[in-house]
Amino acid sequence: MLIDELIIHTVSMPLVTPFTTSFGTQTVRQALILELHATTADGTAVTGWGECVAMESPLYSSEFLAAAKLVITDHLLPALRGQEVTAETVAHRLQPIVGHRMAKAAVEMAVLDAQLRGHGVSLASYFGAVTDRVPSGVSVGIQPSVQQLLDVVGGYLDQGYVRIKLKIEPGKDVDRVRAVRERFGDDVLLQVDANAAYTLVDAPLLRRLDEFNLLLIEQPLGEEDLRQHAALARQMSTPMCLDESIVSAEAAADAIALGAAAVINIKAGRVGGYLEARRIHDLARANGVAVWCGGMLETGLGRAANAALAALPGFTLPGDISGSDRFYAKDLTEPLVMKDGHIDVPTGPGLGVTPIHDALAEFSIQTTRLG
Ligand code: SMG
Ligand code: MG
Repeated sequence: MLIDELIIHTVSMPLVTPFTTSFGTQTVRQALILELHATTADGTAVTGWGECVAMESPLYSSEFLAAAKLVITDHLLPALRGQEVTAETVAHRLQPIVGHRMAKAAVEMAVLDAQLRGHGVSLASYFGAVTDRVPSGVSVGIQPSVQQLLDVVGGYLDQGYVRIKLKIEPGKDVDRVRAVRERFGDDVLLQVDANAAYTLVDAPLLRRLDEFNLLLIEQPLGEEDLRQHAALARQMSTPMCLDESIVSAEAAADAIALGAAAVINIKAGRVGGYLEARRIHDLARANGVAVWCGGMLETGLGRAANAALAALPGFTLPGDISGSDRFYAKDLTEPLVMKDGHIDVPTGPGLGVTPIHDALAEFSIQTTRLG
């Protein structure tokens, strides 16, 4: 296809409740929504949608929304214009531009969506999905008190979420996990995510989590601390899971070889796109490493794509793919609904969902047309 126009919608979506992690509290989700217009070889006009998961500030990773927008407009789009482009060649064409994986992922997602819509193929069947619904886990932000945490977790369990992830930080870790275990029992699938808030000297503290039979501990140490994660993994019985550190298939290969990851959280945005995400799935599967699909508070667009990815056979653990209503009273697309602890994998062409015109207008705070 040839790219005719890219429209970047900056949206600002209020969260139903503040979301606190070890690096900060969010009350709104700002995101870049890409609307790509292209023409296929036979002259058909196609539209594709992408979502950039970069946050407003560079706290989860070095990328952030304003920089992602700039790199898309000034560097990524110019590299793709004027020549035939396919989803499978986007990453190669963008390779000379160093880093900026979340920005690249958004562009590749829009091209892939347009291409699949043009062919009438769903993202799930393109990926090779083997299931029509995926188990739904929920990520629980750090709560002001233990009592509030128990209330929130109880609410999600009542709704039917099949796995609970607790965000932790120093001082709100072992006691929080103990309280949840004591209240809800040992059968709840429970894991923790530190978002890089600890260092290796905290190993004795983190080892105290071992008694709670957690599914995994996610990214306790820094993004670049692969060797230290491997050292920590040797000191703990809780399986080590990496999120921030896994920025590519190469990083995944290194982490697996070093013994730094028994489990990998796959996020397409973090690794430069859904195609790289699938490669990491394949690599992990070949190495006997379990994977699950992470979340970045996506709108229905990214949420639908994540559900399609998570339908691959290596995704053996429930992902952070909750219903739209976990974050948004009103989503940009028709909502993804959690039912019986699962989310249906969309079956329509491409992502299977599109932004609702009125919702896009309501949440949009800036529109940039690159014609
Ligand atoms: O989309 O359900 C979601 C959020 C899941 O906890 C989640 N994501 O480190 O895994 C993670 C975080 C990153 C975003 S925190 C603002
Ligand atoms: Mg994480």
